[in-house]
Amino acid sequence: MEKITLYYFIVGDKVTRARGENVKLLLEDAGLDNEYVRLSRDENWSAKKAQLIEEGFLSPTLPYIEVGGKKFGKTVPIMQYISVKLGNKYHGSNAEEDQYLAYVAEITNEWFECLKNAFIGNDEKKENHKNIVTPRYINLFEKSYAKHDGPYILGEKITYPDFLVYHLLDDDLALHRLDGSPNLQKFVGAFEQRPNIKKYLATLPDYSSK
Ligand SMILES: N[C@@H](CCC(=O)N[C@@H](CS)C(=O)NCC(=O)O)C(=O)O
Repeated sequence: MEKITLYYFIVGDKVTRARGENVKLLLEDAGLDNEYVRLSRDENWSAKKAQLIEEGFLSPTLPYIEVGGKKFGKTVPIMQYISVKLGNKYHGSNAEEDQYLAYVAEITNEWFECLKNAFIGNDEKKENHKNIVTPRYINLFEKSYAKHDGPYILGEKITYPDFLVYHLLDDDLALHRLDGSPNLQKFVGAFEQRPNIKKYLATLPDYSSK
């Protein structure tokens, strides 16, 4: 593929936080030439958004990517698009598997919405998220990764929801809450050892504190 430019904010105190990182991890794993442009919400996003609307880009949000002069938006559809362009590299092998992957991706969207609401919510919401919501999703994904020998959600082949699950565990500070979740531990271990991912993670300023 031609060089891909990925646009996203920097959210809070961590360069990897929130949705853009899902796409970045996939681009890195695939070894695609990419540039990650970080926008500030106040200074340059409002102007950029107005310009994108003017160009006819339907409902512009971040992340979006630009490749070959074309723009593609929304996290999961971007990941699906890249996979298709690479010969379904990160898809399943039949309609049933692909339906399952889309279903898992939707669950990760629901989890992310809960996390986002807790992130901007009061202390009570944050505590509820940490003590009730996060363990619920850890349990749910532990069961889904147990369905196959692993390490990935469909078994040996990595697919695009694996990137979403890994990054949510990271975003939700759950990578170190997997003691009772052997299948998720196996998944995280395998994911972080993927050659391109390993190289990329080593470049992150806050990786050692994960
Ligand atoms: N469903 C979209 C949601 C994207 C979204 O809401 N992005 C936020 C940042 S995380 C955004 O662009 N907010 C600014 C805006 O809507 O103008 C996705 O997954 O990419």
